[in-house]
Amino acid sequence: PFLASLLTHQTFIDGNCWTTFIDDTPALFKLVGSQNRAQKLLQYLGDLAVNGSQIKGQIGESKFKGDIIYPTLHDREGKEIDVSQPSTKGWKQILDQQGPEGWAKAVRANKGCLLMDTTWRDAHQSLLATRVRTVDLCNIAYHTSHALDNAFALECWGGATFDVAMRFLYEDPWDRLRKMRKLVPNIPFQMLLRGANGVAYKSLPDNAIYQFCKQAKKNGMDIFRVFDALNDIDQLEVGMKAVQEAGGVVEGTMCYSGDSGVGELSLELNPKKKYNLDYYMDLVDKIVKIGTHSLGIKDMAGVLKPKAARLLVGSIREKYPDLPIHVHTHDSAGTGVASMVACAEAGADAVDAASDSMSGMTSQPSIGAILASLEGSDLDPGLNGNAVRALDTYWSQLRLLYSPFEAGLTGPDPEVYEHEIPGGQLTNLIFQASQLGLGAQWLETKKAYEQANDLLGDIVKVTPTSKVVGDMAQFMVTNKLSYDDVQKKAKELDFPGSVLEFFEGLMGQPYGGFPEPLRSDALRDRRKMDKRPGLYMDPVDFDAIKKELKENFNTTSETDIASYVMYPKVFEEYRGFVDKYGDLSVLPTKYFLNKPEIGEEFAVELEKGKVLILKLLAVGPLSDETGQREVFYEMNGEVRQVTIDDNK
Ligand code: 3PY
Ligand code: ZN
Repeated sequence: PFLASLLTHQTFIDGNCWTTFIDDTPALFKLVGSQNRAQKLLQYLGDLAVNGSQIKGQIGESKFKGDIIYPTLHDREGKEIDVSQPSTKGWKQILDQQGPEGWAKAVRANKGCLLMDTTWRDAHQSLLATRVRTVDLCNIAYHTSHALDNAFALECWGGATFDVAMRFLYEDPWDRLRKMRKLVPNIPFQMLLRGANGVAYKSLPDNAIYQFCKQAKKNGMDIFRVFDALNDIDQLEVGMKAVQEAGGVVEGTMCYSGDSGVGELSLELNPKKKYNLDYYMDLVDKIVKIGTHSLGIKDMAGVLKPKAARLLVGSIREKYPDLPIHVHTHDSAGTGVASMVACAEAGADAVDAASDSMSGMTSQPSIGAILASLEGSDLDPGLNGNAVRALDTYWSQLRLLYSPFEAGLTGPDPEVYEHEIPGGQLTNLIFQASQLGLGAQWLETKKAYEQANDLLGDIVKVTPTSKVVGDMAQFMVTNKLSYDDVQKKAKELDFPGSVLEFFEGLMGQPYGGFPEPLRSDALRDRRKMDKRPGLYMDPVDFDAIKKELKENFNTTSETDIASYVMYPKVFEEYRGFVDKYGDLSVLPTKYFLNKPEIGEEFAVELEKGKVLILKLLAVGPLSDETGQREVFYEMNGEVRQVTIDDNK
């Protein structure tokens, strides 16, 4: 029918179809486009029915497969809040009206301690392997815009969400950003930028970081938390300058590394330690000198004890009375709430928290608990506790929907003061150990992590340097190498790639220098950089990339270019997947991760107004000849059949 209508279309008959036909008659092409999309979607659903989910890292099916119940929110007077529209009043309006400098002044002038909610980024990165999909963020966006209307920001992008979106969820991270922005117009958006590494795992040419930040700002990002995994100021500066040029809010950030061991009283920020108060104050001076709208303190492992927090934040507040201070932590040891309250009392303007069901352990501390601790005091965050708690009923269901990605954490790990493993990585390592059945080896890995860190020179550990230490630790455990063995045999050992990259200088320069002779022994003939890697790299040739993308993927979009520059191979695989199965972001998570029951009916909105009603009818027998099965679905009342390779 499509071909018939095309051939009889007047424009086609007139012979004018080559120039504007597609633009002028989109309906015809939409028809064929959506049929095509529906067929591709059936291919995915058929595969799911035969082979189960192929999503990497998924173990089993969701614990919750019911219909999500959406919360009803009430204002402080007990009146129901209309969530059919988002709220339009919040710190985003102040930022847009007054610009980053005016915003910074307003933040300082605000009496309470504001909260940033990390549920949309770090919380699920830390607890659920970063697997929360765009659709599940968008579905709760209006509620969030009301319940968190006075939040400092919503951390919702960057860090690992960027590559995981493409790599494992087959989504466009930029599309996520644009959608979220539209739905939440009142809360500033915050992202995590790994300095000169962008959102990748090692440094990129400077112009790649500039192009990326420009696109991030343009597509809806407000506040950029810029850190460097080694606190290398030259690496940090690249990211901060790129954000400045893009017109974003620069949150120049220092990574807080280490505190004294468990049970050691009052040794916080011990002057004899490598990373002591002088070290941090010097770093703050350098960050301020580059130019920052606010200062981030990033306690990625959750080792900032309350007493140390008071000393650190108090010292910075005293020296820089006008500088907004924003503190981030993880609750790995169980001290997150106490530490964030201590930060607030010492003069922090904002601290990080996550929705209660998505908080605790390797995630951020609970927003409800911090609110309860500060509510009614001078430091009241200004949020409506009832609405915040109601919002969490959504996340309690989502946590179960995404249960196949749980690492199975059961309680806090105060040993974090010893091993200093960042929250996200701690979850990953536990998950890997349990998947490989290495329960006992997990304890060994933790010890090896500590030793690996010492071998590498007691470095700051956060993406990507935490991976270097983790890889080195696993290398030691697998090859049964002690601390001494590594030093003695370094000239012959085949070190993991990430360790060699670190030693080369591809992640910047560590404070105090590289450990010698280990570095030279491990590198042998490989290069050694003693300045920031960007200085050794040619700039990205954007014209050439544009041409390449046009030819290979028929796109010239700036955001596709940014994705490709950051992750060429991941982008390519993502596009290949979309070619095969279409844009699956429209599929509800329940059916993205789990196969439907026979006879179960569900709806998928391919695009506005184009809804497919689907029902799995039957999965046919295995053909000995082809190794395939026929899968039968009912789609909008018609029976459809797809042939699927049985890979089981
Ligand atoms: C990231 O870089 O993704 C982090 O979350 C570091 O803490
Ligand atoms: Zn974090």
